[in-house]
Amino acid sequence: MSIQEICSLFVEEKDFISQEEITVGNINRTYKLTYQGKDRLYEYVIQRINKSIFTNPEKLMDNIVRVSAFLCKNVEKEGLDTDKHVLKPLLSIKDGLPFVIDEDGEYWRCYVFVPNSITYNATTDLSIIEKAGSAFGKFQNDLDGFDASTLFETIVNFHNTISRYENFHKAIKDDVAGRVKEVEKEIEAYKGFEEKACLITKYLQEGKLPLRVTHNDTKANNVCFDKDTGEVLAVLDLDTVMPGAIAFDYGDAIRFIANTLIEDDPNYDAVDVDLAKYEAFTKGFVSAVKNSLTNFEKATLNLGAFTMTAECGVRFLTDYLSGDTYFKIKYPEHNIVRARNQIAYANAILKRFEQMEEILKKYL
Ligand code: GN1
Ligand code: MG
Repeated sequence: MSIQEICSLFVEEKDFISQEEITVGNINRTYKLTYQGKDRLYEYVIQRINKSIFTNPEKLMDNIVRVSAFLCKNVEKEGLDTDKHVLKPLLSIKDGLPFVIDEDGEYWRCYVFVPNSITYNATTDLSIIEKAGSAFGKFQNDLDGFDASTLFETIVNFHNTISRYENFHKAIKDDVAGRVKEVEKEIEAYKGFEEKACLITKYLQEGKLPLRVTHNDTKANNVCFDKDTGEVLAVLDLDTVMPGAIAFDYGDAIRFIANTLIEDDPNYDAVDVDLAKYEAFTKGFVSAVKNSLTNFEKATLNLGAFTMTAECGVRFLTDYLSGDTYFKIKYPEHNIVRARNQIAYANAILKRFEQMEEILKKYL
């Protein structure tokens, strides 16, 4: 089935104008389709769910349908337009399910592209970064009343750093791609991060940190903005909305946004924490959530930034050792480049930890 045919299973016939692949994500395949309707242009996002990673696409979509509906209620209460402020999954015309299955057994979903929106992969605009912070903070607040026990765990142990490290040690032992020898330095670096990186998971297991409903993939490019006004519109990518620690969301966002370089830039010596970007995101995020945080949560936010960097990096390295079976790669060394960039960034966080704490304190 072509992408256009898949789209036609979700939306009424219109005149097709264009189709482009969106290559930003590392997991699912994503396309944007534009049609001319009677009155205006219509844009949709068609996505093939990676079912070797999301092994139960139907339950994943059930989460998304329920979380989006919950978010819509909040947006309506605020008197805002849900089409602009919530990414809505469409139901297939034939059977009303939020996905269709093609002849190869692949699952596809369709969203209305948030009108006139744009996402930023890397930006130096501090006001955008602050707004991304507020958006993820608000997302966190909005989901506060959502019953976490009803959420399906779309990827088991997703931010369980202890289990991520177990996979890493197993990948070293198995050495299926014969790459262990070549990356001994990187392996040592990640072993050096292990104890500290596993603390948040340990605190969760010991009940010292509360479980909340978290987004778990708070890269700044998962927030979209109005192209013209710069207004925050919706939070995207609800695939990993699951119970988690708030430090995961704050930490993953800092991992992504405050790095002076993007996560796969090989210019490792130039990797650092951009403190201005750090402050902008922190201001937006922390101002939105601080009233609901426990003191211990506050005390572990920056540990979250270190943790998420080490965890994501160890996942890149594990994937490299396993022969690149998880993350999409654009060239053969892509995963090891990502892993090295994250080593440099984790070290930069450790070096700047006190400065980050000082800044964070201003907003708590
Ligand atoms: C993946 O595909 P994307 O960009 O939404 C990954 C995240 C990583 C990220 C690193 C389900 O996210 O956990 O942080 O790549 N998502 C999944 O860029 O594994
Ligand atoms: Mg994602």
